[in-house]
Amino acid sequence: MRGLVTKSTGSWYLVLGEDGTRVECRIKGKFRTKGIKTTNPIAVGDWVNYEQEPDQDSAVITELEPRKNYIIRRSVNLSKQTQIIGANLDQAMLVVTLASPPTSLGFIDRFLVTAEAYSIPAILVFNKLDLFSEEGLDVLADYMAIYEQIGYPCLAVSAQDGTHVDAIRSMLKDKITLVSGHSGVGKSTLINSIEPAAALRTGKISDWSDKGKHTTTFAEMIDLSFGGKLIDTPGIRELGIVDIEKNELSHFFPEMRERLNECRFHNCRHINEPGCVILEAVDHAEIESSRYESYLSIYHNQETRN
Ligand SMILES: Nc1nc2c(ncn2[C@@H]2O[C@H](COP(=O)(O)OP(=O)(O)OP(=O)(O)O)[C@@H](O)[C@H]2O)c(=O)[nH]1
Ligand SMILES: [Mg+2]
Ligand SMILES: [Zn+2]
Repeated sequence: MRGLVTKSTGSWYLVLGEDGTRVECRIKGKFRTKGIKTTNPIAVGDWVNYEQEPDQDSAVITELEPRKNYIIRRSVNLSKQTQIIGANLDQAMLVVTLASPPTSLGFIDRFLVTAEAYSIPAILVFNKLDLFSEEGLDVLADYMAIYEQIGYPCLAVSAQDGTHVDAIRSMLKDKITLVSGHSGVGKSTLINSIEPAAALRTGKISDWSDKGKHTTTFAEMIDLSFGGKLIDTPGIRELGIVDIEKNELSHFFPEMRERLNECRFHNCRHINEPGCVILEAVDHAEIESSRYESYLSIYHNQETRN
C-alpha cells in the first residue's frame, strides 16, 4: 500500500494510506537520501510503501519514494549529523519574532538560503504583533521592508488574538506548507488559530531565558479544512547549512542572483574583487548590508564546501 507520512517520532511513523486509513509504521531496511547521512531516514511529507504486519495493528515501511524536495539542516555546527525537517513541500513558512524569543536576521537568512537551494518558495510570518510597542513597530517595518524588497512575502500577525491570520489562510490553500522557526515563536499557536481542530499543544516562554521550551517534539502534518496541509515542527535553535558549495552560495540570495552576470570576473566571490557589482550594490545600499553579512558569514563557515 502507498501512503503519506504524517507524523514521525524517529522510532515510528504515522502513515495516511491512499485508502484513507491511518496506520502506525516501523521501518525495515535502509533508506538513503543521495548519500547524505540523516538522523531521520524518513520525514513527514514522504511518500512510502508499506505492508501490514500479520496479526498486528502496525505496518512496516518497505520503500521510500524519491523526494521532490526537502528542507535539511545540520543539527550542530559542523557535525555530520543532518536532519530532514520536511519533504515534498510546496512552500515553507518561517515564523519569526523580534522578541520573546528574538530571531536574528542571520537565522532568517540561513533559512531562506536553505529554501532557495531546494527551490522552495518561502514566506516570512512575523508573529506576536500584539506585543509590539511603537518603537518595535518601526523595527518590524524595517525588517519586513528588507525581505519584501527581495520578493519574499511578509506578514505581521498575532496568533494569539487572530490579527491578520486570514491573510495567511489564503496563502495556504491547497498547498503543503512547512512551518519552522525557533522554539516559542508561536508555530503551534498559529496553526491552532488557522485550524482550531488541530488542537496542538503550546508552551509558555521561559521567564528567565526568554526562550521557548521545545513544546512540540515531533513533526506532524495537519489537514486544513479549507484545503491544504501544514507541517508543525519542533523549534530549531540553529540552522546549519547542508550541501551547498561556496561558489554557488550567491545564487541562493535572489538579490545577488539577478546581478551575478555583471561582475567583471565570472568566478567572482564577491568579497574583494575589482569590478564586483555585488560589492557596489552593497555600497549603494541596493543590497542590504545585513544580507551581505549573512552571505559572508555562511561563505566563511566551514559548513559550505569549496
Ligand atoms: N503575546 C503573544 N503570545 C503568543 C503569540 N503566539 C504565541 N504566543 C505564545 O508563545 C508561547 C509559545 O507558543 P507555541 O505555539 O508553543 O510556540 P512554538 O513555536 O510552537 O514552540 P515549540 O513547539 O517549542 O517549537 C505560548 O505561550 C503562546 O501562547 C502571539 O501572537 N502573541
Ligand atoms: Mg510548537
Ligand atoms: Zn562579484
